[in-house]
Amino acid sequence: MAILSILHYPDPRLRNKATPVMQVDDTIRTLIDDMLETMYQAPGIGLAAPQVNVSKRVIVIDISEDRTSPLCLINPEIVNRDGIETMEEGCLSVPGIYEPVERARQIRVRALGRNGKPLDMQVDDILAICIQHEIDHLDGKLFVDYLSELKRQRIRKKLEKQRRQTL
Ligand code: GNR
Ligand code: NI
Repeated sequence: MAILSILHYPDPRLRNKATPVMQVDDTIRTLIDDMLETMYQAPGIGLAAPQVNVSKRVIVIDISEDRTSPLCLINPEIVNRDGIETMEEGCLSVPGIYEPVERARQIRVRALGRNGKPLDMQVDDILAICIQHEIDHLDGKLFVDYLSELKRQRIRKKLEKQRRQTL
C-alpha cells in the first residue's frame, strides 16, 4: 500500500477527462487500495483517481463515521437524478475552502465494483452528493466551478500564494 500525493487547484492536470477502465485487473485493484489509504489518511470522504494524477475513471468513497465502509466505483455513470440539495462542500484538491454547492438530492448510479461486477444503486443525501463530486473530478470539473467567478478567483489566488510559501 502507498500514500499517493494529491494535486491541488489550479493544477491543469485536474482538468483532463479521465479514460474508462477497460479491464478490472490487479493494477486497478492496487490503485484502489492506494487511493483508499490516501483518502483515509488525508482524511477525506472520497477521492477520484485524477486527484492522484491517474487519468482513469475510478473513485473511492467512505462516508461512514468509523471509516470501515469503503465503496469503490469504476466507470460510474449517473442514469437518473431527482430533487435538489445544497451542501457545504470541500475538496482535498482545494484545501481549506468550504462553500455551498447545489446538486441532485437522489441519484441512480451504474458502475463496476472492485471485482469487475456491475453495480446499480439508488443513493441519496451525502452519498449522492459525494458521488456527484467525484464523478465531476473524472470529467475535469471541480466544485469551485459552481461558484461565482469572483469567489473562484479569490480561491485560486489564495492557493497560489500558499503554494509559493510552501515551495
Ligand atoms: O473529503 C471530502 N469531503 C466532502 C464534503 C462535501 C462534499 C464533497 C466532499 S468530497 C471531499 C474529498 C474530495 O475531494 N473528493 O474528491
Ligand atoms: Ni474533490
